[in-house]
Amino acid sequence: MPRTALRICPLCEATCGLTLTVEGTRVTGARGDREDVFSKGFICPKGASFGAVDGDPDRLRVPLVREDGALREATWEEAFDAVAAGLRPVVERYGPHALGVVLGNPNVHTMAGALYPPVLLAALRTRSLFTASTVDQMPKHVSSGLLFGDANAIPVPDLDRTDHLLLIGANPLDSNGSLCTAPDFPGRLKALRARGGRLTVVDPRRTRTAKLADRHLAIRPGTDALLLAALATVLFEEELTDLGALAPHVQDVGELRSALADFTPEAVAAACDLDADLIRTLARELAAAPAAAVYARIGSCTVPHGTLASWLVDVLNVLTGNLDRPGGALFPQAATERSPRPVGPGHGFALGRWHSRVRHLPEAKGELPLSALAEEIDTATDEGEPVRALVVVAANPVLSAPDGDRLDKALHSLDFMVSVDPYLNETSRHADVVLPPPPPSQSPHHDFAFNALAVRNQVRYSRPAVPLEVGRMAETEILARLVLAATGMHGADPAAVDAMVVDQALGKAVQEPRSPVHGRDPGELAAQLTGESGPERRLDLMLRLGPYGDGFGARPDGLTLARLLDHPHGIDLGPLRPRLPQLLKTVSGKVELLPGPIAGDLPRLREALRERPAALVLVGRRHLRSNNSWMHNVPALTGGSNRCTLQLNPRDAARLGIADGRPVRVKGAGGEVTAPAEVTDAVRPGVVSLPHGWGHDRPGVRLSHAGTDPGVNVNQLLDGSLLDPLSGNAVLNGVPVELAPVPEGLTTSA
Ligand SMILES: Nc1nc2c(c(=O)[nH]1)N[C@H]1C(S)=C(S)[C@@H](COP(=O)(O)OP(=O)(O)OC[C@H]3O[C@@H](n4cnc5c(=O)[nH]c(N)nc54)[C@H](O)[C@@H]3O)O[C@H]1N2
Ligand SMILES: Nc1nc2c(c(=O)[nH]1)N[C@H]1C(S)=C(S)[C@@H](COP(=O)(O)OP(=O)(O)OC[C@H]3O[C@@H](n4cnc5c(=O)[nH]c(N)nc54)[C@H](O)[C@@H]3O)O[C@H]1N2
Ligand code: SF4
Ligand SMILES: [Mo]
Repeated sequence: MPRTALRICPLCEATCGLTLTVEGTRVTGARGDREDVFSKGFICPKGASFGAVDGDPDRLRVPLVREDGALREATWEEAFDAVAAGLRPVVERYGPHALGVVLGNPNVHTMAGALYPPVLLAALRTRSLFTASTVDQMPKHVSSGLLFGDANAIPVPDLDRTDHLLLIGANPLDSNGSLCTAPDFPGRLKALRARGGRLTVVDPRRTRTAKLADRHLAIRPGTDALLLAALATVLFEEELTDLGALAPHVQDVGELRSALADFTPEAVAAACDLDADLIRTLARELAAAPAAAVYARIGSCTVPHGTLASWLVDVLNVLTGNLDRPGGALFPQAATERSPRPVGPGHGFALGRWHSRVRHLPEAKGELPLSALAEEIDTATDEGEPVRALVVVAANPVLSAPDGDRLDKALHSLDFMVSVDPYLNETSRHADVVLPPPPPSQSPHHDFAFNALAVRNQVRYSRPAVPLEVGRMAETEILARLVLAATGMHGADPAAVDAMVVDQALGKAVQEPRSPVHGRDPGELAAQLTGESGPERRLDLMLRLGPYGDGFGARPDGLTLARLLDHPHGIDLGPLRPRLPQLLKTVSGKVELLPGPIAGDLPRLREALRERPAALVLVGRRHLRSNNSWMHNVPALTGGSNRCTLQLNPRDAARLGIADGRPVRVKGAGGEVTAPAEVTDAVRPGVVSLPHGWGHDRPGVRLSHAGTDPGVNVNQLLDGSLLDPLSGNAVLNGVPVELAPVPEGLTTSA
């Protein structure tokens, strides 16, 4: 008999509640959970294919261990013995920085990824940390760190209450949103327009989101920081700034005004390829709207001025009085947020506390740029040891980072590599040990990361929809054992990792005067924790000490894991509320509107006004039925428009003699790829677009369906040299490329 089970969808940032149909141990269907407090029944084609993603026959079931050069199936015990034997000698001989850690995107979609990597990193103290953040949102972290003193304090647009949304370099109709968790983002945008609000989209492509907008600005890629600076300048020139209630908590407004004065609409118009009058109109509309929000994503981050653009987004929100007010951009409050610190000056945000060995790139948020991973492995310097061993959790940098071919070789040269990954793919094929997590149906779920980015405060938890298959190990246990193996405690009980974290957290909480458990006995509190597993007890702890928590009895009607389990569709915690100045951690205790590192980067932006634009630049795109590099193996999600084609404008196609459907050779600084042309006026002239996450034709991967239509790796066009200097974020958009038609009759790899 089929039964149903609830599960929060982990396949994108929208975190929709799903109702799964389960037959035996197989998920045979998925629909939107209409009673979910947040998603209210919304589901997208990806979520509807949850069963196919979950049940992909190519998912690894047992660990793989390398023996005589080849990977063979192994027991968990053999696998962890090999991990300990591979990692410890490297750390002991060469020190902690010779052990690199690479964390990929799905870590923010699993409980294991939230709970254990921080423990691993704290224990290892390696400076060689690389994550997907530096091919994604690191500029936003740096901007928030500098503005608010907290790299994780990211304001989100108040989608459901705003009157005006300026949406830049994001395509939520396909991506379902990012750094703005909103199930049914499309429906929320339609509702904005239906209530008389305005939507402006800035994107070099006429995306599905752009089609929904009142106005679409097809900006020249890479120039958003100029546009945003000009908008700020118009606000100043025309005396349209009004900081509202935030005014007493903001410093440097006057300094900002002079720093931006020369970025007038007339000065930036040619570089952005936008009309100066239109820029003025946009600024006036932003100022006039009762409540407005500026929101920007991938297209504004993965560019040469990513940090400046991210900063200017919030500058505009501040100058128009929209930061921290309903209908503007607000800071969510997750149920597991740490207890508040006293209002007032904090420690601020430091950048560049250490540097990479080879290119001397500054650390940001404890991370080195993913673009520097290959060189940190393959290049010797006299400034310390190269990375000789790697722990890779849920990451596929061979496809997601610049110059995969070089990284491929670098990974091959490592002394030891372990991958925690469900697939044998382009990256994990280099591992000496592959530790496969169970499919999502067999894992518990809570969104530690995305609840702090959600457009409504709410909390939900799903237990595994299907019991753990015999022979499987929970990903939480895999990572706990990995912590032990990497830190010289191989063989200890993995539950000890959770117990240690609980002890430390409670030990700190009872000493904290503002904590609801101040002065209590940590042992007595630990004994009160409920939950079936270590991870559940840790969730209980975080909920009870969190802003809505029961404080271990101090607020008897507050949140606990037990109460959450009584609400399988989640608990709504209300609309976003103003939170400043409480969460500021800057040295001044204020919003620091013109931080030093930003001011120091403005001359580079000024230079961009004089740069001659390249004739042809590359941008990316996402497909609704895909996710980065790892969903091309699911037949239900491939085909149709989800193809690795090179989109180009008819004018460019005519000029270059390229016909629709014909193979085109694309050349960039890092290499060449050949893909079929898709001639479409959806991209503006001078811009071509290739999606990322393709190129599944390397030997040794076990992705049988993806291999039938492998596509090409767009990131091979990059050599990794182009970075946003403050954040170390890779420049993936607005990159110069050259095109050449492949002559008729030539066979190609496309
Ligand atoms: N050119 C270009 N490149 C880009 C981008 C772009 O827009 N353009 N986007 C960038 C962005 S935003 C990101 S986030 C990165 C993503 O970069 P990555 O994080 O490196 O790539 P993903 O494709 O998300 O794959 C992550 C890996 O996690 C594995 N995985 C899936 N589910 C699980 C799980 O439950 N547990 C574990 N342990 N592993 C799992 C997959 O098999 C895959 O190997 O790519 C970036 N690269
Ligand atoms: N279906 C699906 N959903 C996903 C993913 C996926 O792969 N597929 N990936 C997930 C991940 S990891 C992330 S980070 C999010 C990303 O979510 P989004 O930020 O919404 O990502 P994209 O769809 O890549 O949209 C970026 C847009 O920026 C535009 N762009 C490129 N360069 C520029 C520029 O210089 N200026 C401006 N203004 N625009 C530019 C591109 O044309 C593109 O339309 O999506 C997540 N959700
Ligand atoms: S929008 Fe995202 S979270 Fe919602 S069903 Fe689709 S993939 Fe899952
Ligand atoms: Mo991402």
